[in-house]
Amino acid sequence: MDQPHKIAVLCHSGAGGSGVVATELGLMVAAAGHEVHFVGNTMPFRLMGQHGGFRGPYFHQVSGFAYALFDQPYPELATANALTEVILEHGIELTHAHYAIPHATAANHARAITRKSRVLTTLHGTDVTLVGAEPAFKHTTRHAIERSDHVTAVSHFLAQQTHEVFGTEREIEVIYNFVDSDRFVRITDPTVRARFAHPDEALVVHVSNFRPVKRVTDVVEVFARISSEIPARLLMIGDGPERARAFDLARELGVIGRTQFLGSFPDVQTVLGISDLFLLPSSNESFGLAALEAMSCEVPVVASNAGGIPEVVEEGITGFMSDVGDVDQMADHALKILRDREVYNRMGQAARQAAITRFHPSLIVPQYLKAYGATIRQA
Ligand code: GMT
Repeated sequence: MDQPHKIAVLCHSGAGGSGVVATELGLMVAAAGHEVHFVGNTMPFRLMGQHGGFRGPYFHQVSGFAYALFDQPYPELATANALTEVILEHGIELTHAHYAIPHATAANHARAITRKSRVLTTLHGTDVTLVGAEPAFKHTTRHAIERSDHVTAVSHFLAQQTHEVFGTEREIEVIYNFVDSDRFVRITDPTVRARFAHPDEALVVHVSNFRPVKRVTDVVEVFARISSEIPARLLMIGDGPERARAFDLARELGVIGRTQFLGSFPDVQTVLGISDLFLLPSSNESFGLAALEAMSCEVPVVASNAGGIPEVVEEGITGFMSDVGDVDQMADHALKILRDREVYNRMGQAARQAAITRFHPSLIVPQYLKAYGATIRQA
């Protein structure tokens, strides 16, 4: 190992992909012998039960601040302040900020105060796409990106979109997301699957935060077409603003009895491990980590061809892609996989193979460690 580094991590703590990547990466970096300190309002959910050993990773809570004069708690300032303390107390050399705003902004602020820690920012998508549609954060996001010491993006699509949206020449290194293929595996125990489906039923799954960008009503539309042809069940994992609309549509289309909304489900690998098909019809997706986790479990993907999805799913090999909103073609693709055991097995095996050969932590984590080392050594 190169010299051990002292790293701080800022990320969202919810069930979204950016928090998952930040947490899994932090755990692996700590396991490789580096000192990792998460700083945030709440503990990232995949860190729960994993931290606290003397080797870390450590978690430092940002304390909220309410004062009668202030109409807002100013979380970015509170984060910058807490991070400053962690940098000074633990000799942090680099802050890894997942998302330009608010995290890279807070990290750049703490660097300006301490004149110590460097900042590596990973773009996950929503900051860039949000700004593409909403200029309110354009200057602060561009500034956060341009002033970071190193910038990475989770797909070539996102790197290119960042250059276009911000008109910046900033060099952006593409480092793909990864999946732990030891944990995300096929589960062959029939008693686990029996909890959700009969042996003759195809098990279709969707995992997301049910934001409008995920088009969860398309998931229900596609499933209704599938289940009008073959026995099938749909598992909807996650929660968010579009849940009620998806639920109403499932009732309207007469598939509510074959659909289960399981809410935020911490043990997502178990559900993916028993599923037959993953649906991801998003209108935009910088990468699609949930699809990759499904692939690792030998689950073929039927998706839209939006954003960075084609960098993860190989057309006709590990899944099929259609134009956004083309639910008829997505259903045809799903049936092509689910009706033919040979196609299903071939695609499932190829999906697992792709997860291992292209997105294994042993390929991706060293890219981050190399970027950490180079950024820390920058003059
Ligand atoms: O997909 C979401 O809405 C959650 C979001 C997040 O911040 O967690 O996911 C983004 O980052 C993930 C990890 O890099 C990517 O796999 C997702 O594609 C990306 N989401 C979008 O681009 C919509």
